[in-house]
Amino acid sequence: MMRFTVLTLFPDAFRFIEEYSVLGRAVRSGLIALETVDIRDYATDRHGTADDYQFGGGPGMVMKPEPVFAAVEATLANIPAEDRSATPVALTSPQGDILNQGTVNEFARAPGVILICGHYAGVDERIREGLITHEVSIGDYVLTGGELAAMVIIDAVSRFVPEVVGSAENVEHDSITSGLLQHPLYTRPADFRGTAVPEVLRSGNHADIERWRRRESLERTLRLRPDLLNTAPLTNSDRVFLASLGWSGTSD
Ligand code: 6GU
Repeated sequence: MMRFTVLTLFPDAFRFIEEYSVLGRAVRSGLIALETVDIRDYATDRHGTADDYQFGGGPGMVMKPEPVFAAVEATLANIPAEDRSATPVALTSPQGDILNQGTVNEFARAPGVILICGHYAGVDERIREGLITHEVSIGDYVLTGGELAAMVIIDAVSRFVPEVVGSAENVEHDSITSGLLQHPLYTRPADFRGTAVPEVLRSGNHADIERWRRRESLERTLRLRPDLLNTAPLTNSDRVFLASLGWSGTSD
């Protein structure tokens, strides 16, 4: 069981996850718990003010520290003391570290994850200094708010919760988790509009099929994402094959 607590100005946005497909089923069957906390409920005034003008002037509002601190502290008070220090408190922001499978795995090993959805021009710096353990971006472009980014994180982490995805093999063998891009996939028909499925896949020879798939993965990774080869676990024969394609051993 993995617990996500999302601190947001738009808690209703997360209904999507509660209802949608694989994640919806995981929530309903208790494999993951999703709790949303409305940051405005922790505002210090009656109007639920969560943002304010920035000192020094300038465009855009800033998320105030008091409601966010109070909401995180209330959340932490509700989790068992022995789990607190192992629970990431992650802020979504375009300034964060770009999400990758390593961070996803780190979160998946935690007892739960607290996600703070950034908004407006940004957050008061004291939130960054005093409250969060991680700052995460989902790519180099700007969203209107951190909610969609938080949902991306929840989705990617949930795949590693046992039983959320069909079989553990699916998770272990998929693209990126293995460190390489996926080999081509085919289903029926064997000939579609004149393009045939590669003969080896229909040969029934599992050793040949595995070798073909591995080489296709390596070739595709070299062509499209050579940077991944710097960290992917490679065997000696992988290296020999890549060298035959002109790979020099390090790439970016
Ligand atoms: Cl986490 N937040 C916002 N506002 N924009 C983003 C992002 C996050 N990641 C990429 N762009």
